[in-house]
Amino acid sequence: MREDNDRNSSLPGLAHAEDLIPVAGGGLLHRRVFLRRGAALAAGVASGAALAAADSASPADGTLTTPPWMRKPGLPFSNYGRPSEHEQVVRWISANPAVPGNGISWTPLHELEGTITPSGLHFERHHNGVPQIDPADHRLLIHGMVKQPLKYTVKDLARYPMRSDLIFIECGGNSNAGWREEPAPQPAGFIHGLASCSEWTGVPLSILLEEAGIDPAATWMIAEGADAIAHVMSLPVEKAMNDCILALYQNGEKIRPENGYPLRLVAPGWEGVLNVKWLRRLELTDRPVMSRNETSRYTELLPSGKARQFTFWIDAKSVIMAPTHGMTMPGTGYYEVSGLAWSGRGRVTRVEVSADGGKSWADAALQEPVLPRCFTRFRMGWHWDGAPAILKSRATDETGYVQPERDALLAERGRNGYFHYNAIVAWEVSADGRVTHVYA
Ligand SMILES: Nc1nc2c(c(=O)[nH]1)N[C@H]1C(S)=C(S)[C@@H](COP(=O)(O)O)O[C@H]1N2
Ligand SMILES: [Mo]
Repeated sequence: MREDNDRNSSLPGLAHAEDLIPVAGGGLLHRRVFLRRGAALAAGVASGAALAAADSASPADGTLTTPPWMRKPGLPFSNYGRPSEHEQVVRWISANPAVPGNGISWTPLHELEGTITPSGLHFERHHNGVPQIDPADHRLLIHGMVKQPLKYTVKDLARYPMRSDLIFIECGGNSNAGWREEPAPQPAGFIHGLASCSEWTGVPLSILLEEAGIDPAATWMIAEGADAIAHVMSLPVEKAMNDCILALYQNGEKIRPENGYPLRLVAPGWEGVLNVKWLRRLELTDRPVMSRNETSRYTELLPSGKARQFTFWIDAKSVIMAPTHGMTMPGTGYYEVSGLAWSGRGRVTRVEVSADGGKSWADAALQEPVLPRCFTRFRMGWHWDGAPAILKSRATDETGYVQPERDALLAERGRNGYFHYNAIVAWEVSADGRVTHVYA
C-alpha cells in the first residue's frame, strides 16, 4: 500500500482536481485517479522526502552516497533465480501432524501484487503428501465407456496441440473461517489464500477424449491421481469436453511437484478438488464415483435438510488485500485500497468498495486485462481522515451475480457450512490506525 509520509497531510491540489472529489462516504476517491497520471500528481500522491533531508543513503547536499554494492562487481550468474534475501514471503503451512501429508499451505495473497501467483507460492492442498513421480514411469490411461482405451506417456502428451489459460484455482474450503462465530484474527492470505492464479498450459482434454471416442451413453468422467490416496473425483463429460486442460506447464515451466507434476487436470472455474493432480486415469462412465470428497466433503447440509452436492462452480468473491488485518496505518492521508476479485462463472464486471461499512459504495478501477476465471486486481483511492472506518469490497460477475453480505449467506445456507464461503469481507480501521478483521 502506498501512503503519505506526512502525518495529517491534506492533499495539495485536491480542490482543483475533479477526479479527487470523494465519491462515497469515508473518503473514497474517484477511480479515475488511477487512470490519469496527472490527477495522481495533482493529489500529491508522491511521497518522496524533501531534498534537504539527509539520511543514510544521501547527504544533505542533494547527492547520493555510493553504496557498497556499487564498489565491486556483483554475484555471478545463477542457474535458477530466487527472490531477494531481503524478501521473506512464504506460504503459511497448517498441516495435521497426526495425518502425514494431509493439510494445506496458504498463498500469502496480502503480500503479493498483480494477479499471477509465483509458482513457489501457489497454495497447496494434499490429502496424502506430494508423490515423487518419475515422469518416465508415469502413464495416463483413458478407458471405460470409450471406443478404444488409450494409454499415453508424458512425452506422447507433449506432442499434442496445446493452449494456455490464465486460470485461478480455489479450494472449496477456502475462506471457511467465515463460518465461525468470531472473525479469524488473520491477514487476508491466511483466511482466503487457498486460491492462486497461474498460467496453465497443456493439451485440451477434448482432443484426447475424441481420440478415444466417447460412448454417447457416458455422462461422467472419473479422474484419478497417482498419489498414495489415489484421489478420485467425478466430472460431467460435458465439462470435460468443454474447457478442461491436461496441464503440463505452470507459469511457463513444468508444473511444480506440489501442484501436480507431471500432469494435472485443470477444470476452469470449478472448485479446486476437481483439479486432480498427478493425473493417471480418466474413466468414462454413466454415473459419478461417489468418493469421499463428493459426498462427506465439499458438500453442505442446508437448513431444509437437503445437502448441496456437485456444486462445482466457484461463485464470485473479492477480498481487499491492502490494507489487511494486523497492519497499522502509518498516518492519515492518501492510500490505495487494493485487492483481488474472481468468479468461476466468467469475468468480474464490477467491484465496489465501501469505507463506511457498506452504507455507501463506489466503483473500484478494474486493472486490465480482465479475463474470465482469472484473478482481477481492483484499486480504489482513499483519503483516510483518521476517523474509524470499515472497509469492504463487493464483486459482481458477468452473470449478474453479486457477492453476498455475510448475513445473507448464513440465512441461505444455515450454520452447518464448512465449504464454499464467499461473503463480503470487512476490515475495521480504528482511530489509532490498527486494522482488524470484523463481521460488520
Ligand atoms: N491427486 C490429488 N489431486 C488433488 C488433491 C489431492 O490431494 N490429490 N487435492 C485437491 C484439492 S482439495 C485442491 S483444493 C487442489 C489443490 O491444488 P494445489 O495443491 O495445486 O493448490 O488439488 C486437488 N487435487
Ligand atoms: Mo480443496
